[in-house]
Amino acid sequence: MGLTLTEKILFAHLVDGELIRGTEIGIRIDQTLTQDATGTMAYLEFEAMGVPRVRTERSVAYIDHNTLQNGFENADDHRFIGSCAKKHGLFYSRPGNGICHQVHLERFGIPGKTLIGSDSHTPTGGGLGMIAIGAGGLDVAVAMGGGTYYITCPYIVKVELTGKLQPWVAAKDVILEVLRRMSVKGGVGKVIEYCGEGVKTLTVPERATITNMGAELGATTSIFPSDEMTLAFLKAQDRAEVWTPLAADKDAVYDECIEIDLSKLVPQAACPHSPDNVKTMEEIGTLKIDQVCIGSCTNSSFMDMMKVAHILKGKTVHPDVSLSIAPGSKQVLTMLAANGALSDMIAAGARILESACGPCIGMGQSPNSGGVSLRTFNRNFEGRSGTKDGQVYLVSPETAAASALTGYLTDPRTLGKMPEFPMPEHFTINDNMVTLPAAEAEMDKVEILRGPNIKPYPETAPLLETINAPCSLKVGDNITTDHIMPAGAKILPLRSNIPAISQHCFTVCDPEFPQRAKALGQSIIVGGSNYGQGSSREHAALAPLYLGVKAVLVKSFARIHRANLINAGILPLTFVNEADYDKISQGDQLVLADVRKAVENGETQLTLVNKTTGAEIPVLCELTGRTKDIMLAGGLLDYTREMLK
Ligand code: MIC
Ligand code: SF4
Repeated sequence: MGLTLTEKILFAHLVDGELIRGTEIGIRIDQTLTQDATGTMAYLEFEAMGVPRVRTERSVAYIDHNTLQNGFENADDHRFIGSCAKKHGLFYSRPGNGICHQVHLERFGIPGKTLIGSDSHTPTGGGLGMIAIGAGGLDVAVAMGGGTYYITCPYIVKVELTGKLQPWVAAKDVILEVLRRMSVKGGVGKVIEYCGEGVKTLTVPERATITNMGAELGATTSIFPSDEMTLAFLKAQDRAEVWTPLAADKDAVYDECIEIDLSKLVPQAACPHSPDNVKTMEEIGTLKIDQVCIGSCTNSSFMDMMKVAHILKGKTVHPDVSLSIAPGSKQVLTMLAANGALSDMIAAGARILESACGPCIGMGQSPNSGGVSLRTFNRNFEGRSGTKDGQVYLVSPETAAASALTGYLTDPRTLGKMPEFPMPEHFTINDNMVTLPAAEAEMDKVEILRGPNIKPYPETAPLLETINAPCSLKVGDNITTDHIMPAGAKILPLRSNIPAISQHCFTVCDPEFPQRAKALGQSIIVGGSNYGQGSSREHAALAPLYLGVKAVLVKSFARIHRANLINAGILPLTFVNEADYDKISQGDQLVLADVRKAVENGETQLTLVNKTTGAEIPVLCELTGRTKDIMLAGGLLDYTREMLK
């Protein structure tokens, strides 16, 4: 029986378990990446493990999220991360060098390798034929130390691409189509593997747009084969030597199949407030817009920017629209500056932002009240833009640029004949904003630079004998990590300070939650399905940990968040019968008697008693050998410390 590409790479990296779908497997990690919003915590955790130098083939620390520096906190974090990188053997991509996923694709990704990153869009690397997975900071810290990374062996979905995209229809429209068909929870526990004749028509940056936004499906990752296109990209990046051809076997067996005829796709948009709320321009109808933002790790490649510059050239942004553009990396920005495309953008009235995440994570450019914002980004969760009632639509760069000129959501196919936008044969290469680590002999001399905002990892405790605690919060379906631990310009600078950031935990849903939870001492959160979708931020587990949350009981979890809860020593539970969700109200006193003993004995079905109503509710506590030990120890840090003893 033939193998899928995913199985081939997983098999080559397997160190624990067997490739049986749905079971836990451990894989060796070749590369890691961190960004600054999750990085400070990841390096504190790495330090706590006591490993002097990273043991991966390549680990890179990027600064791209917190670059506003409207206070000392961000700059302190940059210095801390830079000094950690130097001391512990990592490459350090300085602020200004670009968005981690874009830069990693350009300069570091290698087909067939495994990559984990403390950012949920790490699957961007799948565009190069990598198994690239988003994870919590602690998982990345363990991998940097040479530790195994554990995932549930994924189900594999084949997406067969046929045909070729029509002019002005973009890679973004492909992934929006997948989202429309599969939904934001349709990818949980799965890898999305692309194949078919249509693959050959897509360049690596286009493939990366598709794998990047596979994160919004909840998928473990997404992957494209490594072929002649991959070679052309790597050659143009002066890295042809790292190329290997990789593809699934012809008789590979998949768990699900989807066919997409690229030639039939039309420009689409994900409407507020979910990336799977996808509609065609026709379905949306007339839509007056206030803002357009172009950039982010989804759509900020050189070719994307060239299309935008072409559309804007010689025109003026509509008077009612604010257009901002953030090219994805220093490489992209340099090339646009050199070939004149940047001046076309500026002349048209675009507001050029630095190569960073920027508006995507609410670091500036929040739209006006109730404002309609078209963004080439990957997430349009409510409030994420920084404007609570902002209406964010996710679109391709082509649609965004065309609309910026008309002031209305505009189908780019109205632009007339589309010129070719070929991938350059040679990208401009200058890695001078990547600082190399100190030589091994010199590393002891490197001083770690710590600012006053950097506070230690919160206190943990082994799993309690019995959890007897009130429900401090009850929330509904599709709660995102942006609800649990909001980001944005005011809150992101607190990422290194769990006591401070926890004061914002869940405030989007309930401003009183932090005080209430802290006052209760111990509590349980109850939620609906796909709880914790979105980002990899472990702060969405560490803040609840700090506030005394002992368990989270929901209809279903998103993958990374569930792993982060376990890593933080918070018990993840699911309802056996989803209807039992209605049997708990906020404030009810809930008891899980002898829970420690049950976990020790490997019992997966427990009974939760609602003391307020008397209801007995069966709940699932699905922990494997390893995650069971992590829970008992009080989290992954304690578990790892014990293992290293
Ligand atoms: C995001 O897009 O939500 C982020 C900000 O990049 C997060 C990471 C973080 O919260 O720091 C992600 O996607 O993992
Ligand atoms: Fe940055 Fe946005 Fe990409 Fe997250 S999704 S890494 S915030 S650009």
